[in-house]
Amino acid sequence: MKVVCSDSHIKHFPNGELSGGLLVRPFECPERWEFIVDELRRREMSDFIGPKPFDQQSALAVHSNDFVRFLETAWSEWELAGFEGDAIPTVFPARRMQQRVPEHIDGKLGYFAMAIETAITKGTWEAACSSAACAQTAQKLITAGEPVAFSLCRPPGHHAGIDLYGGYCFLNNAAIAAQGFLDDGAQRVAVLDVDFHHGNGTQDIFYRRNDVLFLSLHGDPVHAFPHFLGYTDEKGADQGRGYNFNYPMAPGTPYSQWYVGLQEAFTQIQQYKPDAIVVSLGVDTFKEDPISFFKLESEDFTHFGAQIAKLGLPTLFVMEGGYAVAQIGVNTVNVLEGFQKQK
Ligand code: OKP
Ligand code: ZN
Repeated sequence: MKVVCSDSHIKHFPNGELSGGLLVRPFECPERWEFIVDELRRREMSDFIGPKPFDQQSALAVHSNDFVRFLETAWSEWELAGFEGDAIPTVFPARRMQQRVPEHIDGKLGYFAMAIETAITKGTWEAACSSAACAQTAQKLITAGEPVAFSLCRPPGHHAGIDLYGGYCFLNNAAIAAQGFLDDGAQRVAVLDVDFHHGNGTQDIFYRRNDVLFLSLHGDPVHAFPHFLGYTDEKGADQGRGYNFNYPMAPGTPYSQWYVGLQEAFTQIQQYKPDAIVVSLGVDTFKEDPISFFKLESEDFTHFGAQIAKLGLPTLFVMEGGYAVAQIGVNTVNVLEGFQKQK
């Protein structure tokens, strides 16, 4: 299988993440990428490719211009303001306050953030662009006839909305790839998000459109991040009404139960008849994930990969989350191997 990845991911590694009132080592760490590459090498099933240069135009088709400019300049504005630590927002345009972009970087950070565990550092923009470029390059390979590809994106993307960052995400890699398929001639694309967390950013981007079907299986936002989106009554709006499906699930959900949601999502995908599918692949559904509450076993990932292959669609796997670092390689590559062996 073709795997698109880049060393530049290493440029993004904040000093800390605010978790439980402590600044802890970020769960979203560079070793995640390394464990996946090591496991891909070990199983000798991949053909590694570097990304083509990032095409910013396609990012601007899913993100607002002011948001992309903000991400690009946030670190230099932070330094210019004389701050020394990583850039973290402290104030937000909450209910009944003005929804305007202020001039000071403190205000800008709060305006564009949807969560504050995600710090911006000197190399964040470069890493985010290279991550998105991996998704773009993999999409182009599939458009050119490759049946399947894996873009090993880091940082992840599915929490990044039209003009929002957070949840470890800056540019929405899966959405950029989905848009890329459309720009290259596809009529309809499905994005299936199986990360433990709701893909609020991808939902946001495509909520009013019917050319992308979005489906997400995730921890019930009543109990799980991102808390403020991912409920079943979010069905899409305007032209996009009926093209958004959420499957929130309870703490302790095992694969047998998760699979019921997957089957429902598959029914929708088959009805929609997409030209390609983008799988937002998080393996934080694993039973030992430190920040999640599903109970999937390593073997379940293999079975899941085979089910995706049975859809018979051109398939782009885009890496999202997974924080049980020592097992992230096995779990991720199990999905890809399950897919490959089913073919
Ligand atoms: C990113 B991805 C829990 C805080 C959760 C953010 C989680 C971001 C997940 N106390 N913090 O979807 O894997
Ligand atoms: Zn996640």
